[in-house]
Amino acid sequence: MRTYRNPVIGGFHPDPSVCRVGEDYYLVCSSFEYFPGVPIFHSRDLVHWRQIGNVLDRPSQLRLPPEAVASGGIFAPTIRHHDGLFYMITTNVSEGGNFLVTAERPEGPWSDPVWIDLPRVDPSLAWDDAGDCWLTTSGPRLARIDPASGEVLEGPVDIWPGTGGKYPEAPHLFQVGGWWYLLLSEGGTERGHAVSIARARSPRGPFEPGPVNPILTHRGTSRPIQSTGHADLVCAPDGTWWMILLGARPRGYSPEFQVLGRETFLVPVEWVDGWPVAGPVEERHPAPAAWHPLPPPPVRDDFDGPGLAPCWISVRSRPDGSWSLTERPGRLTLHATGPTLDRPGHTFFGRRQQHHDCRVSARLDPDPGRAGLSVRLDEAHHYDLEVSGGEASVIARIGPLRQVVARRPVAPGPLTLTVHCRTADPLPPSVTSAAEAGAGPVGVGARGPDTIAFSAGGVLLAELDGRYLSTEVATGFTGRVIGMYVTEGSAAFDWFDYEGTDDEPVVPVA
Ligand code: 6LW
Repeated sequence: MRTYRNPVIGGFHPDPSVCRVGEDYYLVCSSFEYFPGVPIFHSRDLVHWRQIGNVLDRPSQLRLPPEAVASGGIFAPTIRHHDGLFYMITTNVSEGGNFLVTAERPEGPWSDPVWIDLPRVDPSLAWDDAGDCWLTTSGPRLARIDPASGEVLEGPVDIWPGTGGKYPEAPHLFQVGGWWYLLLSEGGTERGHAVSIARARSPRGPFEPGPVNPILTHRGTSRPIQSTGHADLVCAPDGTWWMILLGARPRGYSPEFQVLGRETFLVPVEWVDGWPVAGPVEERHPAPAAWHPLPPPPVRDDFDGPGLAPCWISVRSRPDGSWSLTERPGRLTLHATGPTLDRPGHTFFGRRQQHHDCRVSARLDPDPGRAGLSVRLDEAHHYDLEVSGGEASVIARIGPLRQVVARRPVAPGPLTLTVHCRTADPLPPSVTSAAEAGAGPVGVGARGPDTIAFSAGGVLLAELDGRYLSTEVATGFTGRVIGMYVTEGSAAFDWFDYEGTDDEPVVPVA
C-alpha cells in the first residue's frame, strides 16, 4: 500500500487552510512579521505541495510597521474559491485588522485589501445556496458580509462556543448533506490543542455538538506529533474527505523544544453517522488515490533567474534599493538600509528551516561591511555567523544577552559560510566550541533539541545548543528562518544551498 509522510509541508507553515478547484488544491499559511506574506501552495494530491507564490506581495497589501513585533502581523488565513474567484481572508493584527483579497488565478495578482470592520482573528468565509456570504471569526462569531465592499450586513453574533477549552478559534463552516458543520479548534495552539465539531440546519444555528468531541487531539499523549489543531476540511474528487491541520514536533528533554514552529499535516477523515472523525495524526498514512509526486527540490539557489523564488522572506518589509539580482548578475546583492528593532540597517533574506537535520551554506563576497548567515527565531533570539573587518565571528543573541562566542581571521575574497543543524543525541553535552577557534565553552549539560554548528571557509568556529532558538524559549507562533543578512555596507551572495538531511518531505523551492 502506498503511504505518505507527515508533515506534508515541513517547517514554520502554521494555520493551514485549503480549497479544491477541480483536481487542483491550493493551501495558504500564516506569515506573521515576514514579508511577503501568506505563502500559497499548489498540489494535485494533497501530499506533494509546491509554493507558487505569496498572496500578499505588495506593500499596498501588507504593511508591517516597526511596531509589528515578532509573531504580530499576519495571522491565520483562509482560502476559498467561489463563483470563479479565489478569496483569501486574514488578519493583520499589527495594522488594520481583518481583510480579504481576491484573484482570478491563485498565482496572482491578488487584489488590494477589502477591509472588514470586525474584531477578532481567524476569519473564514462560506456561501449559502442563496449566495449570502458568511464570515466566522474566533470566539466563534458569525456575521453576514458583502465580500465586494467588506460591509457587515448582519451580526456579529456568538455561535457554538466549543466544549470548554480555552481560545475557541479557527472556525470554518461547511455545508454537507443538508447540514452546516462548524469545525472549531480549542484548547490553545500549544500541547492542549484540539479540534471539535457541531452542526446546525442553518449557518445561524442553533448548533448541536457532535456525539464525540474533540474529534481530534494529541493532548496528554506521547505521540511525536503534538499540538494538533487549527484544521480545515476538503473533499477530494473521489468523494474522500481530508483534514489539513497544524502540529509540532518538539524534541529534547522535558518540556521539549519545538524549533521548526508549527507545521502542516494531512490526515484522512471518515464520516460516521453523519459526523466527521479524524486522527490520530501519524508520521505515515495510506495515501490518497491521486498521486502526483514532484521532483526533489533543488539544493542550490544560484540567483541566476530573473526573479526571486517565493520561499525568500524578509522581516517586515523589503525596501526598494535594499536588494538586487541585476547589480551583480548571478548574485543576490544586499544593502544595509533603515533601522530595525535590534540591528540598525539590517537587511535579511531567509527561508524557513524545514528539517530538524539540515545543512545551509552560502558563498559570500563581502564588501567592506558586515554580513553573514543568521539562524533566526525572532529579533531577540538568533545565532549569527558574521564576516567583517577580516574576521568571521559567531554571535549568539538570546533575549537581552549578546555574546561573541567565537572569532577567527579569514582571508580576503569570497568565503563559504555553513550552518549545520543536527538533532541532538539524547542528553548530549550541549555547547562545544571548537578548541582551535580559541573560544571557551558557553554552556554545559544541555538536553536541547539540536546543535547548530557554524563554519567559515570549512573551519568550524562554534557549535551551539539549539534550544535557545525554540518557541519554548523565545515564545510566539513562528519557527526558525535561516538566511543571509547585511547590517553595514553591502554584500553579494553567489549562491545559497539548503539541504534537508533527515529524510522528511520538503516543499520544493519554485
Ligand atoms: C491563530 C490561532 C492559532 O490565530 O494560533 O493554532 C494563532 N491556532 O487560530 C496564531 O497562529
